[in-house]
Amino acid sequence: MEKQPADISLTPLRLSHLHQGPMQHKAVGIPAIVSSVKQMLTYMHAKDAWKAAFALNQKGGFDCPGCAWPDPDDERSQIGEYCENGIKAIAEEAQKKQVTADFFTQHCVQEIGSWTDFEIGKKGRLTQPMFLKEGATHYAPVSWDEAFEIIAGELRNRQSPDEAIFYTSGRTSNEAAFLYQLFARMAGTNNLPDCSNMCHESSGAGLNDTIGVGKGTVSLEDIHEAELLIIMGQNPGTNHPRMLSALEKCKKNGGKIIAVNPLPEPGLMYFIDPQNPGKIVTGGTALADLFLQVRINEDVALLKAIMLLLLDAEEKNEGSVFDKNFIHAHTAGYHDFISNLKNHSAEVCIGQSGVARELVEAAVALIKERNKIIVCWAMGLTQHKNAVDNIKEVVNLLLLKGSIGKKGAGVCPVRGHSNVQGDRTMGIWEKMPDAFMQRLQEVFHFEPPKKHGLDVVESIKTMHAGNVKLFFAMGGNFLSATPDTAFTAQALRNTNLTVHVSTKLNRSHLVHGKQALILPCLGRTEIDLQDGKPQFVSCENSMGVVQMSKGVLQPHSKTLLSEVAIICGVAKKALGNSTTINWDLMQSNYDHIRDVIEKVVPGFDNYNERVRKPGGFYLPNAAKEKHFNTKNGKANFSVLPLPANRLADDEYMMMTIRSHDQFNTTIYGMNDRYRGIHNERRIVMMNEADMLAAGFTKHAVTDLVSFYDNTERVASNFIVVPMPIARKCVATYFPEANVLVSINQVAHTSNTPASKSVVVKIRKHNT
Ligand SMILES: Nc1nc2c(c(=O)[nH]1)N[C@H]1C(S)=C(S)[C@@H](COP(=O)(O)OP(=O)(O)OC[C@H]3O[C@@H](n4cnc5c(=O)[nH]c(N)nc54)[C@H](O)[C@@H]3O)O[C@H]1N2
Ligand SMILES: Nc1nc2c(c(=O)[nH]1)N[C@H]1C(S)=C(S)[C@@H](COP(=O)(O)OP(=O)(O)OC[C@H]3O[C@@H](n4cnc5c(=O)[nH]c(N)nc54)[C@H](O)[C@@H]3O)O[C@H]1N2
Ligand SMILES: [Mo]
Repeated sequence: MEKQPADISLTPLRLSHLHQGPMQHKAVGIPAIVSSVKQMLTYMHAKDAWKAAFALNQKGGFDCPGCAWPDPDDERSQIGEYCENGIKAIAEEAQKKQVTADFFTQHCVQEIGSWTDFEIGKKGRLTQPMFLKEGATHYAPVSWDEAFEIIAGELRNRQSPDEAIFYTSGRTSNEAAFLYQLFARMAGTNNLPDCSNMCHESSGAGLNDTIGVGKGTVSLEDIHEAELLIIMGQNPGTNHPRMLSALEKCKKNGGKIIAVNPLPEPGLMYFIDPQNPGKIVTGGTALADLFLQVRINEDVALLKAIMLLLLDAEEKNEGSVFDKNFIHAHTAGYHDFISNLKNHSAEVCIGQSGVARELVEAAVALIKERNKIIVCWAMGLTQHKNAVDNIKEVVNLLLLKGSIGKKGAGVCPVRGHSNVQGDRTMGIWEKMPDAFMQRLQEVFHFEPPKKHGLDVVESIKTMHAGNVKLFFAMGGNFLSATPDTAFTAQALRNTNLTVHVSTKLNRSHLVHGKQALILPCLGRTEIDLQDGKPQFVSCENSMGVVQMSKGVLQPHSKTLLSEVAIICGVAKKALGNSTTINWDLMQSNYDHIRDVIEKVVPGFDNYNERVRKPGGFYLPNAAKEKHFNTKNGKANFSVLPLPANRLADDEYMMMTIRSHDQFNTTIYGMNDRYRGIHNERRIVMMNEADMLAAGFTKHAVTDLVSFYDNTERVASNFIVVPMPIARKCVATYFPEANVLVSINQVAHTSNTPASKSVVVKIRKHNT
């Protein structure tokens, strides 16, 4: 068994001073308002704070850089479509402090690496391009022109086009994303991994096979109208707070809600609407009618148990539970599915799920009588070895009920980054379909690369093997967001040049290639002037609505360029201004970019005109109309195995999740208010009965250890906190625990890191 060496620059192990209070029984409400106003006023100029708050998610304002939850089509709340974590995202981007060239003179790379992510993030916004020469200890300023030349030089230095990788995080606008993928493909490679590979890739894979579209099929109206919402593996109170208002509307219309989660997430169970002051006085709404505390990665077992009991009822009274007309007209594989289902025993499935039989029966009673059902999910379903099976099992349930392709029903994978869905639509994918590549060829008269490119996990392995010269990241924090931190660090260090287009300093700037560039860019909140005229960009939300986003704040520094300008600058240096794509023209007025997008991407007709309409426009979605673009033209049932999770007495199933005070790797603060955790992130949440059995006292300091590929990976200094989590399940925060996730532990088909089902042992920490 090999031991992985510790590397202090990857994750500082210092502990702060944990305080654990009770879990909260009310989400949002006054503490949320206090928390977000405090955040804005601590980090922003007051006048910017108000300006931003009033333009947030307004028609004609800017799209929140937080999550991808849609805005209402009709009227919007006056103080912006407000949410605590949206405000925190803005306060983070628009903060007063700056990281200038002087900062880099004062602090060497190694010193910055010894700070926590929270400390690094609070240093402020990046202001000018910086270059780290081979062997240098400090970043030094460079001009934009020099920076572009360094990148172009490294591209020329490739022996094969595939020695360059172009990563994207999901905040990049449609306009920037389209130009970026075009540039990468003109430079000869489909190596376009993105954060989606770690996020909803499993949803795309599961949905494409079964219903022929990789996206959700519902609108906000559908959520309001649904008779039953099942929310699986998602913590909307923290990660999609504006979703709670939609859930409340659904309940007002008589809808019911079932929550399926190993943790009773307070933000999902209770809610007080901050946009409705009367509510704050009277107390809120209990959102979930039924809570099913499933064990980590046992959702397939739970869904099978539910479907077996439904089948039982259907067989007693045919046609009373399943939608036989829908099944007959629109689906394939029903008989195989049912005969396989019958091979399973409800008792075994219930036992494996960890949910009490009465509660499974209560869920069955709710599902049986309803036909307008929506299942919402996020990372709790997508980041497991059998994540694609999770999604397909959800589709099986909905197909039995005829709950796809009609009002108030369907699938709702709730997206993460604010434009992660739009980036895919624009061609950010290592394996775009042939039709898209052919359109690129017809419109731009070049031969796009045929070979599929590398996804995130394949990129890391290829860099690790020393086969990549240039790693270019459009946003994001690749080192910290990816699994197996020590392995990924080595992968990045094996490249010649790492380039990051970023708003904020992060750990990926500190664990770098032989040389490294930081290219600072404008954020969503800022005014983007080109040729003296303000530009706007556009984004696609979780429900397929494309909308404009226009910054309102003065840029942080005159040296910042927009993402579009950076791509055009690099592309021009590397490829020149050919007649088919004039990068200067594209940059001068973003309408030109939208004109070419319209020629390539279906659904964007009259893009420039329609995107200017308040509220934007919906993209077509065939499955919504019961047209299933699968190979056989039908919605497909799937036969799926039960998960086989076996844990030894001293092993636990660990999920790596978000606290209430972070946006992915950006740490807003040290608290996780709803779960009652204050001032510490190095914690492991554990059931009290498991603590007792293993002999851990409250707040004991431990080390977490995983064993994969004959390697012992250790994450030291994690404090045990009692939490009402399912038995034998534990939870830690991402990214601190990513060191424990092996690069080889991935979902089949989607290749998504299985960062929510990591088998660990917990040892007392010896000081
Ligand atoms: N404020 C804020 N907003 C965000 C983000 C952020 O970091 N901060 N991140 C954005 C991004 S990129 C994304 S992808 C989304 C993420 O949104 P979420 O998916 O809500 O984020 P996680 O914290 O990963 O939470 C996963 C949830 O799934 C549960 N879970 C884990 N394993 C299982 C399982 O096996 N079965 C079931 N049923 N449940 C399970 C966990 O208990 C937790 O409640 O949020 C987006 N919005
Ligand atoms: N263990 C574990 N790992 C996970 C997850 C998990 O649940 N558990 N979740 C996964 C998921 S769902 C995702 S989406 C990924 C996230 O992976 P990434 O998207 O790579 O990571 P982020 O932390 O969102 O990126 C933050 C950085 O983006 C830059 N940034 C912010 N705004 C902008 C902008 O407007 N433009 C540009 N150019 N840069 C900007 C800032 O410099 C900031 O430091 O992580 C994944 N990793
Ligand atoms: Mo995500």
